[in-house]
Amino acid sequence: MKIDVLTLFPAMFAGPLDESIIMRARKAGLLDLKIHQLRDWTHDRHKTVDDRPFGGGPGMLMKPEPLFEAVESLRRETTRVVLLSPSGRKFNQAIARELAEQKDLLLVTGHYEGFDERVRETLAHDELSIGDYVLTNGALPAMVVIDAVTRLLPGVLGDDDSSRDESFSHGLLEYPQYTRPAEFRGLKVPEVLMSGNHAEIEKWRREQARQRTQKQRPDLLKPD
Ligand code: 4FV
Repeated sequence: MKIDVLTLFPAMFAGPLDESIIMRARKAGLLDLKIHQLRDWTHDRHKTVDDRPFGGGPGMLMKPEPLFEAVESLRRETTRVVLLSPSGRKFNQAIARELAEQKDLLLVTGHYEGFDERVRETLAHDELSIGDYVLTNGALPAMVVIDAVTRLLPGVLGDDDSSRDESFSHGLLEYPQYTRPAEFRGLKVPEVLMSGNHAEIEKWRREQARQRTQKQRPDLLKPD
């Protein structure tokens, strides 16, 4: 997969995407990630990317011209253009799986008070929010999407860190898990997990996942 990111803060991407699984995927050529400075598509001495909102109001907005030029020069036939903003649909595992099917993504990150509406209307195939809170810019949301999507790409997760049976894969939170020692500071691992009875273990895990979801995330149990 090819992922291009448009941002005013390329340096923010150094670090989180240069480690562990994501870096392995990049080195293996499973992810071709390019971070682009939006100001490279400005033509004035001050590399202006923002301006005041028509009709007044606080703060500045991202101008359409640099964004249109950048997106038009980076996108290809197969590119899905995704805007990151608080007014997008809420990003989740199902959307991560959807995006992982794409050939290439162009993530457009915001700053200031947001985008000129014509950017949203004309350029975006999709708009995503990572949560109902306001960040200083869209760099972290873009990194969240890149991480969640990359680990779903075929060949990225080895068997030992599979995505098969994890949270949200069956619409439930994950069941409790334990590793050695069987007793730690008097805290024992549930007997059933030591029983070797896989049918009983499966039943216990399903029930635990359901109870935890009921307690922590009853919204996940409600039919869509
Ligand atoms: C955001 C979010 C987010 C809004 C103002 C950037 C900021 C600034 N993006 N999910 N939550 N964006 O807060 O995606 O432009």
